[in-house]
Amino acid sequence: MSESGFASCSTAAPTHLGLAPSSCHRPGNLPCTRTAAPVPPNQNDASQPERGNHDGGVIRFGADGKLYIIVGDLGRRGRLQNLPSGPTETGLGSVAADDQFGGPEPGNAHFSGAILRLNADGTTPSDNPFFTIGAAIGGQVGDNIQRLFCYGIRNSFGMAIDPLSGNLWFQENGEDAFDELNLARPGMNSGWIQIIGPLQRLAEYKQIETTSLHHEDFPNLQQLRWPPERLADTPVQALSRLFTLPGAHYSDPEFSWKHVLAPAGIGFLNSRALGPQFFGDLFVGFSVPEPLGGPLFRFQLTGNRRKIAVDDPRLEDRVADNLTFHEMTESESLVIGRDFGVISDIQTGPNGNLFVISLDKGAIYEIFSLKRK
Ligand SMILES: [Ca+2]
Ligand SMILES: [Ca+2]
Ligand SMILES: [Ca+2]
Repeated sequence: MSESGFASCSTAAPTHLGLAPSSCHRPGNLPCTRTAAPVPPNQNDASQPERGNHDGGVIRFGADGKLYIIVGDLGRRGRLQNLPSGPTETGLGSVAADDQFGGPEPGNAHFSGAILRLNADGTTPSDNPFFTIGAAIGGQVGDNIQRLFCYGIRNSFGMAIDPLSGNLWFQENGEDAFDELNLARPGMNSGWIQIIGPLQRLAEYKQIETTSLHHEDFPNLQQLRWPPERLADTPVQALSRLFTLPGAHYSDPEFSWKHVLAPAGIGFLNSRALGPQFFGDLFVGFSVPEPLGGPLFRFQLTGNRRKIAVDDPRLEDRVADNLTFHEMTESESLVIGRDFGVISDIQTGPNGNLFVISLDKGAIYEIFSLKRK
């Protein structure tokens, strides 16, 4: 994958969708529904290498007892990617099939780029944000819409529950422009593919994606059939193109990086074991071991737990305006550790210490206070 080694690790054998059934185990009387990767998986993109990417995959139980599942866009270019008519010039106009698997409506082959909210038994909670509209639509597409909590998400390796507020947070990985940290409100549309990063920074998104050769032969948005030249020229135009389910709302990230640093696992510290100043802080790891050998960032939230608090005046805009990819300008005040490699998860342990899982180092690190040990 272009953006990180972590992505490569997570995309080796996509099993999440497709048409060709494969053998699978059936414990008890559970129905067999697993299917293999699409064959071929190139999704009608001319000259596209075979890949089924952006699987996301983090699952978390919320403070409300519901199960939250984040799934990346899977390379789809359909309604949940804010292309209401599929991959047409603007995403609007006459409806066009997305790829050989159909679309653009979110049937099972195009149910992607979203956070799902489910009951623990797999059924759909009736207080989900699009439950009523999904029931009215009906069928497979309606069932899927009922399961949505958020959509318009490119990909994510990190999702966590704030222990103080119960709010769900996730990081979203940009293509070349704008990684994000988001508070996931019910019915949120994060904006991908029409918008990533703050809406008012749209011109920077388009400028970076139409000119950057970051791991690429020519500028693109990874999947080739909807190139970055098609991005809107104004924020108003971008908003007008969004796929807006009744009750949905676009919202800007709570924090973003102008050029991708490629965040990965995130987690809150739910203890005072490291000292009271760290209680409730949000820790963020990264999906590539550069710079600093894989840094660990620490964010503090505001008192209402809805925003990121900053000390550095350059972060008042809640954007780290770094100069290029994997570069630390304006992130210096956030660094609290280094050499953690590729961080896939961060959790508070039963002893209150912070545990950091490093994928490439094959290690689980425990962070503790020397004073309190
Ligand atoms: Ca967004
Ligand atoms: Ca690109
Ligand atoms: Ca800034």
